[in-house]
Amino acid sequence: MKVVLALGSNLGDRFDTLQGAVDSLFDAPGLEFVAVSPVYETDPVGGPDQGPYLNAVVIAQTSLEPQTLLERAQSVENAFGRVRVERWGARTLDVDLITVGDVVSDDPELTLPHPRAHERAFVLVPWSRIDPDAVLAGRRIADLLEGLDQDYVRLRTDLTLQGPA
Ligand code: PH2
Ligand code: MG
Ligand code: MG
Repeated sequence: MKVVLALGSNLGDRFDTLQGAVDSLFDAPGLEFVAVSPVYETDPVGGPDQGPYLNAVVIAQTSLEPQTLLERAQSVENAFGRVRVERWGARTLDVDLITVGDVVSDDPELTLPHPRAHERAFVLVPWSRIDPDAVLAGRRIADLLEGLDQDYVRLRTDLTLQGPA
């Protein structure tokens, strides 16, 4: 199955954290790297007053169960000192599962596809750069993007994430 993961950081050394997250995600077996997007500087959406994010998207191949992928994502978040204080508040690292193959789940702990990805240009813009024909819940992400403000998602040409070593 193809899995799409969204990474975000708005505390600490944001770029180092994103690179560390890419490396750690692929440290254990079961996840095979496919692509990593460019890095975007994005204004925070929702939540309390907080600083700008760096966002990126990673695509991988996996045979792991969604629940196992969620545990992997959360352990990578924890490894980077993530503390859950406030919903949608500032964080050193957020790793969200956007899609896992064609899995549809309404489990509140792991809703798939991600319930807000379709309205988040900070996910769809980087994703579209590495998979322009991607489909999210039956809709082409290129079409979803046409209806969204993208001005707050700015390409950081000076920052490039590497795939896992
Ligand atoms: N994540 C959120 C809430 N708001 N805004 C931006 N720009 N980027 C994010 O990754 C982000 C957000 C909750 O996870
Ligand atoms: Mg998130
Ligand atoms: Mg999250």
